[in-house]
Amino acid sequence: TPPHSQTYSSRLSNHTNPAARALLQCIERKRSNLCVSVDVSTKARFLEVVDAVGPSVCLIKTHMDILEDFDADLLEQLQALSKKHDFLIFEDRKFADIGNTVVLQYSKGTQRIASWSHLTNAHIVPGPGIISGLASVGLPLGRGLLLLAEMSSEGTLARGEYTDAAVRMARGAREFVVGFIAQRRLGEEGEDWLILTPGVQLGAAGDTMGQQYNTPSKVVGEGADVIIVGRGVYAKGGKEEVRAEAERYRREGWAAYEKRVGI
Ligand code: S5P
Repeated sequence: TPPHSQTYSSRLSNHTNPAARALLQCIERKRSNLCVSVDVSTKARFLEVVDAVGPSVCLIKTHMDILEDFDADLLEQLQALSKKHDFLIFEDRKFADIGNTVVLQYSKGTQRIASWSHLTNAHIVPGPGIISGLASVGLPLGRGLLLLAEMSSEGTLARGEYTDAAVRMARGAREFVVGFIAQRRLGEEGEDWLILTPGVQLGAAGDTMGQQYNTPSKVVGEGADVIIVGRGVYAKGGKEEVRAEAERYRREGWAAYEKRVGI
């Protein structure tokens, strides 16, 4: 059976990367294939949203470089919430430089991404050196990498042959590259890549800057293993509303998964 029709737990045996395995296990444990993208710019709001959505998610996606008051304490508190609520962390840094530079960006600077982020992602534009650079830092720490094979935005160049090239590049680094940011299942039948899909919202077609939305049931039906929802969850307001929205997306995403695998 292709991964598309397998349960998350049965797919564990297809994965050796520690971050991929931890994610699959967390998804099953919490019955959640929801990742919330917390794209807010203050520490207080960030921690409020993470604490609110924590019970409903398998993964929190961050853009740590948009926090105005970023500090070491924020990372400590995020890691404490990750233990309290049982979720993994994905820094959406979209690395896109030569190997030597991404090694520095991933391991050093003020954020030391590799030290706290289980998953991160990269564009394939530079060629395979970006993967070997990131792997030299991430593999010893048990981290995993997602390649951007497709994007959700209107007019994206990441399609067709570009997407195929991303899959080929992933095949060359199977222990570290665990899957793709994509809009649908990628790879051949015998391959098991984790597909994480952004551009998900209920009741909106897009924003004013090219973002395009599909529903959880649509994208999970197309092969998404994890749905990534940002403004659909946190734009609603206070902590209780945000918590309720996250739970609504968790239920939708899980129902779509059960339908896909037929359980
Ligand atoms: O193709 C993509 C890839 C990513 S990682 N399209 C995206 O929107 N993203 C990210 O997902 C984007 O950077 C943002 O953090 C999130 C979508 O946010 P939303 O508010 O539109 O749901």
